[in-house]
Amino acid sequence: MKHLYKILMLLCFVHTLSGQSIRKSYQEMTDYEKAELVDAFYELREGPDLFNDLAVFHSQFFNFDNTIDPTRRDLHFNLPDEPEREIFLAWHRQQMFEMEQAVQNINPRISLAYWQSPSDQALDSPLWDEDFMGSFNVNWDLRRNIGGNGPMPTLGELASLYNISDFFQFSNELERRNVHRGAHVWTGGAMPTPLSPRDPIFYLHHTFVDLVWHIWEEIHENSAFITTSMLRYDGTYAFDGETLPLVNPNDITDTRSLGVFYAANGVANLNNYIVSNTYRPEEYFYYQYLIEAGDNFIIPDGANCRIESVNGIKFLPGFEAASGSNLVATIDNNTSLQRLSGNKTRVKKAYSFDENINATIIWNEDDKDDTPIIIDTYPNPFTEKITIKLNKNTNCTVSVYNMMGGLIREEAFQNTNTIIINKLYGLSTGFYVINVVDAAGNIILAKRVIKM
Ligand SMILES: [Cu+2]
Repeated sequence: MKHLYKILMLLCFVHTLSGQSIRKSYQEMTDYEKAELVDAFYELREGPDLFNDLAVFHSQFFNFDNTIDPTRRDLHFNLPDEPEREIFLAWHRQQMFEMEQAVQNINPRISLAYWQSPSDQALDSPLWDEDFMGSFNVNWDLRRNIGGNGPMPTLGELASLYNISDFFQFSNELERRNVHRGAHVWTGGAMPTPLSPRDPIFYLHHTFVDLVWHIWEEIHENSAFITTSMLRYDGTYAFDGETLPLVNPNDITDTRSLGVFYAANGVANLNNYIVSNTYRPEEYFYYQYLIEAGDNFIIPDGANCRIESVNGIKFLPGFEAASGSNLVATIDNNTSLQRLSGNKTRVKKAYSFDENINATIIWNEDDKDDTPIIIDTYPNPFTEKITIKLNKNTNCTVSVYNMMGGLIREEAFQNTNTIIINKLYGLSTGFYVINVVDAAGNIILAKRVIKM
């Protein structure tokens, strides 16, 4: 029965090439891998455009003002006030996995890679080479402003995260401060906005954020979410005709649950994992340096696994491949691999920008400025009423003065983002001044208007 189920699973996957993932710093990618990853990113923007879909979703559910609808959920900045809504780390882990699966559908040898931003901040870093991440800035109209805003994280800030033992405190500090914030703000363009997933560097940055969580979890082993569901990965969202799986954030606190391993400094350790072909009919682990597989790395009867390296593969105690399993382990000495697609044309495709690109992100609670912002006042000149639009619901007082400083009208408004001052038709023509003062006494608008 179990066997039959597995065969059915295999038949369900039409894409027969497959991969699981050894992720590493982009600095450990071969030239072949870099070129194939860049090509795959370009290809994903043709047709259904996964980049834009992930970005638009991310911006729509970024972070709501929960006073408008307390039942709506979102992806960011729920801690420390609303731990029951918190999904930041798990959601972005699943988002990286979704992107990586899409890349591996194009080339199963390629995995996402990370940008270690605390130690890789040079403006001429190979990260930004024209044939790597630099390729997209002009072609996709990303409007980056690299190095224009800071600060980037320090290695000390990174290390101090690992000293936090409470999961929610760790998650909150990681999300709001420089280890996550830095690369977003420093890169500029789409990156400091809710549409940040439009920029491919987002995936290298969030793979690093994911690695930081992975390392923290290896130390503390107590990641736990209160909610058991996530937006997009709730079993109802479809992209390109395929419904995305239902994922409980508590089921992916270990990267191995997704078949993901992090390599560093020339060594990839594959351990404590059972090849199950859940996502892929053949699990493909590629790393150009040393791969060590052991310590309960198990390939059961009927499972398919491929391990490939340039330098070497070591099988350590605890490695098990059942006699009925299908294991291919190869040393690839051909460092100039044939490019999958030959010399692909990298098609220019600008995003159409919209207002979300300019949304303000409040990164730190300390930075929070509760002062509302005036979005519009109209008409000017006015005849009998003036309308003032605010960016959020506010308690405020509106005063209308004549040019001699005499108070003509004063009205208080409660919990509204649209202020309408009516019945101004009795005023004589000429100049007036409108002041809007918020509940804290800050003047948020002082504007001269004309009565016609
Ligand atoms: Cu995000």
